[in-house]
Amino acid sequence: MSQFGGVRRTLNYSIYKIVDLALEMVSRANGRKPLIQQPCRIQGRMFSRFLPIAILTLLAAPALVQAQKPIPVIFDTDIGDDIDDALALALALQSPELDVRLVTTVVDDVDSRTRLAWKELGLYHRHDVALATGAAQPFLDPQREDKAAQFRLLTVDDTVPEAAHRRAADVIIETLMASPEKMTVIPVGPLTNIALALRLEPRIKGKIERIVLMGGAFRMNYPEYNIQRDRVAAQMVFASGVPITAVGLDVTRKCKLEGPDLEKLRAANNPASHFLMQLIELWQTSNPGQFPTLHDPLAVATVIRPNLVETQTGAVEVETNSPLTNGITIFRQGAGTTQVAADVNVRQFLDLFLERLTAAPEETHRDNTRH
Ligand SMILES: [Ca+2]
Repeated sequence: MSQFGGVRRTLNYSIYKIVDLALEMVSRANGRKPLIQQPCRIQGRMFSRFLPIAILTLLAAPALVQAQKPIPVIFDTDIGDDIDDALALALALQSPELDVRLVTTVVDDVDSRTRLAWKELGLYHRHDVALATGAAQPFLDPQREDKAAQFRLLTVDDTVPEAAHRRAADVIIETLMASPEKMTVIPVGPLTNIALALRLEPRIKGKIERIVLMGGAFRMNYPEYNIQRDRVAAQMVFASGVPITAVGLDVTRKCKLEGPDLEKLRAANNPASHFLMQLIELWQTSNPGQFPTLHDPLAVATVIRPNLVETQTGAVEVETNSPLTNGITIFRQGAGTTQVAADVNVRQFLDLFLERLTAAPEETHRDNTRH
């Protein structure tokens, strides 16, 4: 599914509609049949009537195209532990509404995470996407050394370009500051890289359209992993003033990939879906009898179709200093820059997810162009 192709189709369609509309307006003004049936008669007095309308409609064209441009995205992930990161990345890459510009990895075995992300980008023909390796250690807690089962898919051939070893926080800052338009940041792991970037270069706040993160639990007294693992980073991000949409366990737990839906992904049977099925089966070796919960893909889907979730607006604070309750997220509805997801249309989300992930990835000319 080519984003480039999508833009081209949108452009063609938009210009076609604009010209069509202008011709029809001129025709009606002259009491004639639609001009599209007699295009050679645009001349003389009629041309002078047509010209101002054509100029006005062509002036409106860039705004129309702008409104439908793909959303520029930075995707920050702890791919490799839970299964949903790989599924979320696939959803982002397969969605023409998004323009994934940068993928960054975070916490623990970040080198393996970066290699796994690179492998997945390759299967979706997207080695043009920039990649960077993030912080291995959260602000407070130590790095964990255990190896995730999904890394068993990596081989000696899965090496990453030199540029992918650069520090994620630096590359996030560079990418945002260099972007002519505001970008959407989608963190689906602990928020260490995002907090570091905000701390190192506060001016990036003005370059972020919105942070749409998977994290938190706002209607249950439970510390969600991404927030708890780096609660200091999470508190920094929620206190930053940047608009945030937080997709938490309250809604993500309702979204499971099991039964016939999982079989649809298996039946797609292209190299990318085969890779995802291999990851799911490796993940199931450590989680016997379980099916993937689509925590992270729901955050991505919320960027693609915001009306999939109902949200409430307010402020979020994170408990950072209590051994009993560290990582608990406290939501206060009312004034604030954060929206928390309160409900989700599960079936619509699953249908979108399956439509995108069962489609064969398109080969595009973009592969291998940025590294
Ligand atoms: Ca994750």
